[in-house]
Amino acid sequence: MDLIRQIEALGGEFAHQVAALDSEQDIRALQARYLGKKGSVSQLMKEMGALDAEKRREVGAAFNRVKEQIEAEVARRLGELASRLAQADLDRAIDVSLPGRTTPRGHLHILTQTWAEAVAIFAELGFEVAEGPQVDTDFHCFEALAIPKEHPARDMQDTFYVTDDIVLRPHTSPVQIRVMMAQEPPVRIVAPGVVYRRDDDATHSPMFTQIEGLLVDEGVRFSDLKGVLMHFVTRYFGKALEIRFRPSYFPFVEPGAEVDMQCAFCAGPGSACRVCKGSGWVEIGGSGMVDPEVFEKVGIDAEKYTGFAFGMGLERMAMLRHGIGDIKFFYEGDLRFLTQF
Ligand code: 2NL
Repeated sequence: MDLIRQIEALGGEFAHQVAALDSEQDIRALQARYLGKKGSVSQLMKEMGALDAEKRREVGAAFNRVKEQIEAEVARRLGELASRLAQADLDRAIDVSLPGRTTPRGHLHILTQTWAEAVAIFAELGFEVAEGPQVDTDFHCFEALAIPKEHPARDMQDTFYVTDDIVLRPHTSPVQIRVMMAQEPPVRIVAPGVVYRRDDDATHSPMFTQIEGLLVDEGVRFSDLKGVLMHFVTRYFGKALEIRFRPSYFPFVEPGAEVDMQCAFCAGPGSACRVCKGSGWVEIGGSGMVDPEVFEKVGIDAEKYTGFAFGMGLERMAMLRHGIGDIKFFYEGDLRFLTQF
């Protein structure tokens, strides 16, 4: 066969083969099989040596045409390949109008919120936070508070005993005992914390949370106690509700009083309110002037200083504010309850 026809046949063969390939690697390999040093086109060129000058020029020109044709074919196929890949990229583009998958966001437990809010309200009046152990001694929990041996609070029915001398604290008063033993007045602290009592019904739990307050200084009066509690009620319940004191007995205060406030939930006495049972008043805690006997136990001069103290249940505060009907809801971890706050 005439050499030029052979050369052109190789060009046609290449065009046919390259059309079937669709990776750059395969196309480059095919190109090398034709144009590489040992490629079929290069092999054929060796036969040019036997030709005369004029024929060689003609054949040479044919070689160049075919080489250019092959190179153009390679470029065209690679270009096609690149645009096909780019189109595939576009076809799987992200739909930015789809709503995102959100991660559920948690929040503080209602009791933790109540704790933080109570502490913040007392901080407005200059009270600092004091904390202490949940397992404490008979001395700090009872003896130093002038709670006599025969007092019902010391009964196994009320207090959890670890040993004869070690108890789960039934109130946070031992925290305040420690502070008074460690520092001279003025003392102005709140002691929030978990406490334990053998009690279990819709409004009592064997483990609950309390905040006690203590202010000791020269000239502290019962009216100061009233002002502090009025500030707390106004801030925590968001309105200036009346408070009232009912004389009561706690061994560590004299005089002692239970504290009521106007029911935040109803129109007043006579209504069918489930929170205050129609009385218009709800109890929020206990309070009183620190008994001089307590000052003696902790080494504070009872002739020079007076003080008041109070204690409130944090669950009870939250129940009164939010209308929560059972203390158990705080501890069950049911999201239907928790997500409401
Ligand atoms: C209540 C009653 C009260 C106190 C707590 C107290 C502490 C010291 C000295 C004197 Cl160190 N008093 N605390 C006083 C009166 C009442 O709590 O019903 N709590 C839920």
